[in-house]
Amino acid sequence: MKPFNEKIYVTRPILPDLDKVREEMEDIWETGMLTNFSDKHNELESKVKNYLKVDHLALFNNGTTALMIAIKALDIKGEVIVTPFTFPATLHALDWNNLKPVFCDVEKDSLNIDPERIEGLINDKTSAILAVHIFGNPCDHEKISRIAKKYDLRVIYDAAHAFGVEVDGKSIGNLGDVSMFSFHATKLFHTIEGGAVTTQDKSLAKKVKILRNFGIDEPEKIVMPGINGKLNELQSVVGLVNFELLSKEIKRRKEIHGLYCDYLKGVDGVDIYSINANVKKNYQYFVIRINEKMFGRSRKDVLEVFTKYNVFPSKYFFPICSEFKHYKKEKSAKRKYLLNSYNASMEVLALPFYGKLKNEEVKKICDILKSVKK
Ligand code: T4K
Repeated sequence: MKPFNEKIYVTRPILPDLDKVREEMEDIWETGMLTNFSDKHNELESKVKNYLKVDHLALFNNGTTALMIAIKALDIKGEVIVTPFTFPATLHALDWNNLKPVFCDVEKDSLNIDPERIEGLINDKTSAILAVHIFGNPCDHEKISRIAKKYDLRVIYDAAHAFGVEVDGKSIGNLGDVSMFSFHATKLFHTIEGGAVTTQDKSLAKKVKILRNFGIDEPEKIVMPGINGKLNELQSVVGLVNFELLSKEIKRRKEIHGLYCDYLKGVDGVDIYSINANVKKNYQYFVIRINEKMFGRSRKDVLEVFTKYNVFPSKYFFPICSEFKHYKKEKSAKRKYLLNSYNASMEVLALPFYGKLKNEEVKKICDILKSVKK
């Protein structure tokens, strides 16, 4: 097998037709309004809100700011129970709000926070649970919600990977007290950089919007110390044009998902990550785990071979957040308490997955992987 001529990345963004972008941009040039909640922003905000079937939605300039503000708006103190198996932004959003993380291990298969372990971590300082719908796979929201009610805790969902996901017929953005979405270029739906906060709580939504705009409620009425979380008009245009391409992208990703499953079926030591039942999937990632004992080779070996062939999958998420310098001093960060998360971080591999990937490329990626097996 020859290496690919061009690099095959873990993902490639939807790139809209430039003429379409230009057409929309002309409106901006006419009005001269480049940012500050102007027409394109407002149009996108309402489109995304309808698509996600949520009560309230605020667009943001990125998912991290969105999460920081969602947490800030809850006005909580003390400790927050959180998964270590996530992107650094999840943890940092707590730190920027002066909240102490208490790490809770994930379930072995879903890789989402394990509700059975949450109660044991609750004390009188606990104020919230911050759970991530990892790889777009919904957390066990019913169990989480039961625990939260019992102990009067807020529930924050990092739904960065879960754009458009529905569980038991319910929009993922309507779970918990508040949710955050990311519209980064590597996400299924993107505005280059961007994000959103969703909630069912009207007054919380108002606060989120005020915090996003320097704390300005009305002109000359600054009611709290907000920051700048605004999405600009140019990026909103990219969002609007990308929005039209979304269903086609999802359809194609579903086909690619099927191809991967067919080619990798029955390969000992390659476990395909699966999404829970009763879920309308969004096909954000295609994730496998390399079980070294069964496969005969480690994930490191696999990555080395892929690199030779010009293929660049991602070790999402390695290392786990509890092993970062800033967090490893926490008592809850000890590896022995977080073995499911740690093991996943050593085995998981997100394979190239995006609409423009060709069928023969998917096959070749699988052939390369199979060729590594002992
Ligand atoms: N919470 C969770 C659970 C998250 O996963 C994230 C972000 C956040 C919160 C924070 O949301 P944001 O503030 O980012 O909105 C990427 C993304 O930068 C990050 O947004 C994302 N999660 C994370 C899972 O993935 P990297 O380090 O993998 O990015 P990078 O630059 O290595 O990109 C991966 C590949 O994608 C590249 O090899 C090539 C391709 N690519 C990338 C970019 C940026 C393109 O083809 N075009 C591009 O413009 O983090």
